[in-house]
Order: sequence, then C-alpha cells, then structure tokens
Amino acid sequence: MTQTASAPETPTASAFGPAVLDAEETMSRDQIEALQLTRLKETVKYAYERVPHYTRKFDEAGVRPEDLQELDDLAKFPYTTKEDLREEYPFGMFAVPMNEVTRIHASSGTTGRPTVVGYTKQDLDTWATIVARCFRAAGVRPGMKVHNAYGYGLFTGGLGAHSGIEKLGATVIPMSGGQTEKQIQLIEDFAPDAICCTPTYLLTIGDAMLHKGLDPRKTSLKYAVLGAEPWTNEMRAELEEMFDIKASDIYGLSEVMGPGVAGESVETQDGSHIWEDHFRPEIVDPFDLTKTKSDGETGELVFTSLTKQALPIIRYRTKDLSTLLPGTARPGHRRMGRISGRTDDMIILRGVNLFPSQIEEIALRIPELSPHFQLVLTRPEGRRMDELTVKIEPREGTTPDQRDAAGASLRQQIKIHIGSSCRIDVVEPGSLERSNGKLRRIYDLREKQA
Ligand code: DLL
Repeated sequence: MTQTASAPETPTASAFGPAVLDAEETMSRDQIEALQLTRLKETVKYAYERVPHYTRKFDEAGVRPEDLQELDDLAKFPYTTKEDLREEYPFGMFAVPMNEVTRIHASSGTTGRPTVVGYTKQDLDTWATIVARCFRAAGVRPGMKVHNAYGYGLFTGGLGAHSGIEKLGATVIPMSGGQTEKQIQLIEDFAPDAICCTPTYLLTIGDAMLHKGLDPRKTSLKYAVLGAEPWTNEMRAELEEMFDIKASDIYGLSEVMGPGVAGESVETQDGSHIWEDHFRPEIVDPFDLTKTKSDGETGELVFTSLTKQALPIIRYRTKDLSTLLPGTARPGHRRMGRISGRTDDMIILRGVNLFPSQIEEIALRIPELSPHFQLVLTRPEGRRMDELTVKIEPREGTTPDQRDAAGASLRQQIKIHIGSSCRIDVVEPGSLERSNGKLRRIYDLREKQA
C-alpha cells in the first residue's frame, strides 16, 4: 500500500464544529409569545396544584389559574421573593416528590438561611440547553476547550456552566474558582480556547499573570463568558484588551435556574438575550409593585419560569435593575440592558442613588485609574450625613502627581455624572482585596460605628 502524505493536523477554526442554533432560537416574536402563553397557562396551573405555598398565595390574592387568558394577565398573580424560599426552607417550594429531584443547589446570600433550589432530570437538560446557547452565542464552538473557573458546589455557576459546555459539544476543564496560580498553569498547559468566570476574577487572573511576567494577551484564550456579578462595557474593554479576547455576558440566578437565563452574542455585544421560550420576563417598578413597566423603561426584573418541573417560579423578584429591549442577534427573544445594579446594592447618599457599576464606568474612563476599587460608607462622628469614600488603585507606573490629578478628576466626574460628593482615596497598587469570584464592592461601616 502506498502511503500518501497528509498535512499535519493543525487546530484551526475549521477544526471546530459549526454553530447550529436550536429551532427555538430562531422563532419569531409571535411564535415565542404563542408558546409562552401555552406554557404560562400550564405553569400557573401546575404551581397552584402542586405547591401549597402557591395555592395559598393565589387564594389570598383572589386569583385562579384560569384567570390567565393572555400574557398580560400574569400581572394579576402575586410575586415570589427570596424570603418566600427562605420561609419554605429547605424543600417547601418543590413541586415534585424528592425521588424525582436529580440535583439540589443553594445560594448562601449574606444573611439567614440559604435558598434551596431543585432540578428534575428534565430541568437539568433544559438548563444545559440554554447554557449551551449562551456559550455558542459567545463564540464557543463544538470541539473547543473551555476553562471553567466558576465555583463548583452548591453555587450554580460551576456545574451550570459545566453541563452547558458539555451539551454544546465543547470540552470542559472543570477548574472551579480560586487557586489562581493553578488556573494560570492550566491555561498555559491545556491551551483552552475560552474561559468562563466572573469578570473580576478574570481580572485577578490577568493581574497575577502580569505579576509573574506572563503576557495575558499571549494565552490561547479567544473568548470569555462572564457573569454572576454586575459589570460594565468599560470593564469589558479592559478585559478584552488585557487578554486579547472577545468577552460576552451570561446572566442568571439560582432561584430562576442558574447561569444561562440570558446570554449575549459576541457578534453584537449589545446585552444578553433572555431565552423566552423558558422564561417570561417583566420589568416592574420596585417602589410601586402594582406597576409593570414598558419595554425600554428601567425597573426591577421579574421572571416566571415556563418549563420548570421541580421548582416552578412565579413572578420572582430578582432585585436586579434593567430594561427589556427588542431582540437583535436572536430577534424573537428580548434582550436585557446591562444590569445597572441591585436594589439592595443601591447606595443612597444625601438623596442621590448610586451603584458601584456607575463608579466603575467613570473610573475606567480615567487612564491613570485601575478597575480595582471599593466603596466605603461611613457616618463620621457628630455628623448626620453619610459619607462615601472611593478607595481606588492607580495603574502601575503612575507618578504621585498623576495619582493626585486622577483622584481629583474622579471626584469631579462623580459629582457631574451622579451628583454626589464623595472622598477619593487613591491607594497603593495591589493593596485592595482581589476577587475570588463575586467581588464585594461595598463596605458599609455605618452599623459598626453606631
Ligand atoms: O450568579 C448565577 C450565574 C453563575 C450567572 C454564573 C452567571 C454566571 P446567584 O448566585 O443566585 O446566581 O446570583 C444571582 O447575580 O440576581 C444578579 O444580581 C447577579 N448576576 C448574575 N449574572 C449577572 C450578570 C448566579 N451577567 C445574582 N450581570 C443576580 C450582572 C449578574 N449581574
């Protein structure tokens, strides 16, 4: 037999599988809404009949599943909150017997009991499907390697991303969060095409690489799928430049499913598309819950699940502030505007509302300032007013004069754009705590001082 010379196998883009969309991803708006109505009717009936909490809540509100005849009728139904899940701790909100629950996750929160969520086999499959859509939209293709640095365990990030990456047909590297040195080594050795983690943790990895004398732009990484905490387009630009990658958003929350409720397209980078064949979103006025808002208006995001079996969730108040926008890359599915913040992360300073993401946006437009900052709230002795101090690191290599000028500029820009006066403390590079996952930005010292 004669041997024919074959070209050495080099991994090129064509070595990866094509991006085949799910049929539901290409549905028209009308098709999606028709599907939503059918599924919504089933969901309210299912929740009412199977979960005593919903039976009681609906009865108290005087609504019955039959009252849902069109999509807008959803507004007649009561909201569900994290407190409801806490009250029903651990499994009171489950709609199936325990032997049909395949997996449990929990979110710790800052206080009190964790909220516990459950999934049937079918729920896990739905979840993997929507996470796969997010990764594909973000540029990941079958055959690519994805370094997963979301935390594994009770947090939905690690395992949620994991199943979606597998479902897409990509190779998952289940690194989990933390152990930054090891993350760097595996990125070097395994040559992943994509990474997923929180935006601030990617920054930690990049920073650590630079400190070791490694150039993050020279890694094999081409795509990042980032979420689990608020981030801005300025932070996106920072990370894309740092790593020479394309970074897209992935959004979700445990009570509704986990990561993958919405995902952003790398081609348009204009906000995450909500997978509306599985979730019906609403925007409501957080200060007057009787009011739902129109598309384009800002308010609190509320979700109703349309296909979940173990934990159907009706009108869950996320506390996330956003807007609903028309679909672009997936026209039938609406997009959510970037989350400006959470209602419980809102700082009210002398009557002005302020979110950490606003500070991030402003600070990153000042070239001498880094994305490493903390917001410290105090009430100085003898004063009746709260005070906000922005502690921020300058870029490495800046002179003391440049630091002073950058601090003054930040103070002025915050005054102009947000309307608040605050103190700026430009601290030493490397002195603020680095992210290991979800980064804490706000340090409220007022209670301790009282
Ligand atoms: O953080 C799920 C997740 C994991 C999403 C990995 C994306 C990637 P929880 O721990 O329940 O679940 O926290 C949910 O995190 O209500 C938002 O306040 C915030 N959040 C999640 N994704 C984003 C995002 C996961 N892309 C809470 N942008 C949510 C802004 C986000 N905030």
